[in-house]
Amino acid sequence: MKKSILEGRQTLKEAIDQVAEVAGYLWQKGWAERNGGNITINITEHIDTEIEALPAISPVYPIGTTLPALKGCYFFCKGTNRRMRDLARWPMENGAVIRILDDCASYEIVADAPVKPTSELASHLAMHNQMIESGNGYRAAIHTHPIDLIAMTHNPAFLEKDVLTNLLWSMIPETRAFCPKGLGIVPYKMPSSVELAEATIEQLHEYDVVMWEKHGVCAVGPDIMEAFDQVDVLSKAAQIYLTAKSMGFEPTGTTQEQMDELKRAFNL
Ligand code: 2HA
Ligand code: ZN
Repeated sequence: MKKSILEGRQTLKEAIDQVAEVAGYLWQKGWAERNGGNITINITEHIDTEIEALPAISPVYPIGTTLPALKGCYFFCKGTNRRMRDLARWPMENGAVIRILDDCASYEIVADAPVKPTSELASHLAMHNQMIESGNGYRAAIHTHPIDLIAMTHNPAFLEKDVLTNLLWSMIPETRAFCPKGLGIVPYKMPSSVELAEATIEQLHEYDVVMWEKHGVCAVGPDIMEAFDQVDVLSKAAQIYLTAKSMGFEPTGTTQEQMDELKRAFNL
């Protein structure tokens, strides 16, 4: 059998292991039906000359957009049509390492298998491009389908700027502490489209988490665990809201004064 690119590369293996761990959480949470959701991480820091010399194992594919900051970068991406629960157990069989070519508008697969990357690649790569340009050191992007948060986007009142952010912050103090920027909203767009990618990165200037109306959530972070944590914290707040509602009352939420106190104490 062909040797895996992970053999003898400890730090790269650790990054992929973390992707597999998070993929398992997404499945356990019920956020990843069938092939739902995707994960990409920027692995350029782990690349050595031997990987740089690897020939392509796929044709050259267009990204669909030009992303200048990604020239020569490498990403590990979940494969399109692959199950998150399979990525959890066999990451290298259900994802692939891609290399962005010098035109910054196309890519090729280099390892381990010619698994075509996620259908939301345009959005994911646009997010990575924006993270590099901003210099925030973030290397991970996640897209997933959390039931509670998606349900909330079916209420037009929650789609107004920062309404959902303030509501979720007010459910439990940790939400504000660990998701201090709140979440941006992208009105419904065709899945996998470049329009969706462009609207997403517009929101990322202001937020680390972005809701796609009636579809799902995108989050970015220094690593995939932290990107996942942000969605998890928001989903917990949504659960508290809907538990109170199902008990038959409107939750009061923490007061603006209590939130301001938290903002000062945590330097948010
Ligand atoms: O990868 O979630 O939005 C499957 C999806 C597309
Ligand atoms: Zn999706």
